[in-house]
Amino acid sequence: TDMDGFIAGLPKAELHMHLEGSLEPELMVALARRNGVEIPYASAEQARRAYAFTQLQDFLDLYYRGMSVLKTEQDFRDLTSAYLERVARDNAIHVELFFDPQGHTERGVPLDVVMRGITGALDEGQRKLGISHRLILCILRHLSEKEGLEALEAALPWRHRIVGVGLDSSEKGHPPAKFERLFRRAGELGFLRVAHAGEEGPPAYVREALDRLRIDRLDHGNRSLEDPALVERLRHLQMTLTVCPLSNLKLKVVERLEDHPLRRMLQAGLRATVNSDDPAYFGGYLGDNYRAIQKALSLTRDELATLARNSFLGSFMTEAEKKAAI
Ligand code: ES4
Ligand code: ZN
Repeated sequence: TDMDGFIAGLPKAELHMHLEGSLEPELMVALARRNGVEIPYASAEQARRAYAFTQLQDFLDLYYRGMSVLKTEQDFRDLTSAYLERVARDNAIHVELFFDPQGHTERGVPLDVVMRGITGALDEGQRKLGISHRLILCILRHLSEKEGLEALEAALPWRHRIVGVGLDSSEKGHPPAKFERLFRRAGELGFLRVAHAGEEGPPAYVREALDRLRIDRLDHGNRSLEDPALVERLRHLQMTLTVCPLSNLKLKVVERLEDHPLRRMLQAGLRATVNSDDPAYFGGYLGDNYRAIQKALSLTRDELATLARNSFLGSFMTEAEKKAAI
């Protein structure tokens, strides 16, 4: 359609994408074979059929099992390159990627292997596709703060390649306050700070992420809308929200995409962006997310242009890079 053409033509940044969540079933099966790792799927089709989860924890169980096929530097390179080539077709010109080092070091894969593979592909993506990048190290919140601090310290040799620290995995029962010391340390080390909050957790978790983690960007944040004072605070801060429509649909954060709060966020003056979260698991990449939410909410060209513009304004690009992109 006309609108799909307009969306395709918009240069975009993606700010909320878990690299391990871009592992397509085809590559998972191929890497399982290449590395002799057992997975419970005989084929990509079987894996896809198993993606019948409807809540965060059930998804995460499949996600951690899926990433167990990633073993070598080449695996991380292949994973990252596949994502970049795919998102280049959506006219993404800048990406800020989450990765979960604890999901790999726990399985005996050294951080150097992970980092060499990912950064090698990112550098190639900059050279060959013109896509700039930032990396955000995510801490798994279902593990202890001590384990998170160890993961953070272990990453310091790669400090020059990591712009920020994030917080992901199971939200309920693992409030931001659990990681207050870790985020203070991350700030002292000069990392920017982001956290998943208000996806399945309450508005209080968003307030905690602001007050105790001192976040620079809010991942999801949907449930902030339940608290008018919090909305006003986020608006006043011009806090960027990295919203993930197809993820929200798949994980039942919204029952129907037509009920999605994205337009209400924009109308409230919030700096909302559109992102894919875990595209291999949630049914679409960046462009798919823009197209699906445009249709569901009948977003206008103005609104779409605002969303794309927000993706650069909310990015961790330099001011000069932002200026060139917008
Ligand atoms: C995630 Cl959708 C989502 N939420 C929390 N943690 C995650 N890790 C990967 N995807
Ligand atoms: Zn996420």
